[in-house]
Amino acid sequence: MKLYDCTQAPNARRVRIFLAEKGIDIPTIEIDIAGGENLLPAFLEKNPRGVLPLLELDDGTYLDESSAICRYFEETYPTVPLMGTDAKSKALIESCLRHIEFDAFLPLADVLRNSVPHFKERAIPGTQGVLAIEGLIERGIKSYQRFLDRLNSRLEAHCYVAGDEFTIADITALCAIDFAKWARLEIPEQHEHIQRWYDEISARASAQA
Ligand SMILES: N[C@@H](CCC(=O)N[C@@H](CS)C(=O)NCC(=O)O)C(=O)O
Repeated sequence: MKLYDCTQAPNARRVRIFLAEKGIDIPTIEIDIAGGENLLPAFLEKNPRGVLPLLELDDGTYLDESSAICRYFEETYPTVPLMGTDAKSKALIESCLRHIEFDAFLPLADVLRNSVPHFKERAIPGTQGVLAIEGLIERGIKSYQRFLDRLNSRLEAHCYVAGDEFTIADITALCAIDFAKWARLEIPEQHEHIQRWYDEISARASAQA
């Protein structure tokens, strides 16, 4: 088994933190996204979508999508559960993950991909020749701000993103918030509940993964 990884990529970081929390160590192969290594035939043969992370199983199966890769390890290493323990907690965590992916990761990707000159012809991850659209920057920032407003209210009521336990939802939100810093979008001062939570989560050893 091996994990195709990119140290700069927030979705790849989600998987690394998840593995660190579970104490799982597997071989990794670094792919240089900025240099376009993910767009070369050698990688596209493995993942035609051209994105990372990508897990290669021993039987040659490839798993893409960071949440699906985490699901694989949740099932195969069930101690230290990070994706819920019963129907309600599993569904709540799944719902939080989709909120973070659609309301934070996608808008942030729009902000980054449409503003960084290096990606001006790679505005969609994993794809060459898609031109940046300036209007998506402002829209992305506003969507991300709405996400932060909701997250702050949630963390006022709960210790962690999906409730009272640390889960993959915390890992994913941490990666989104650190990703936003690349676009100089910091946690707004008035979001004190996010800041309290962020300080705690980013102090965990796994956050260094
Ligand atoms: N929903 C996918 C997103 C994968 C994705 O967009 N990965 C980015 C890095 S975080 C990527 O591979 N980008 C390739 C590129 O920019 O060309 C997941 O969670 O795995």
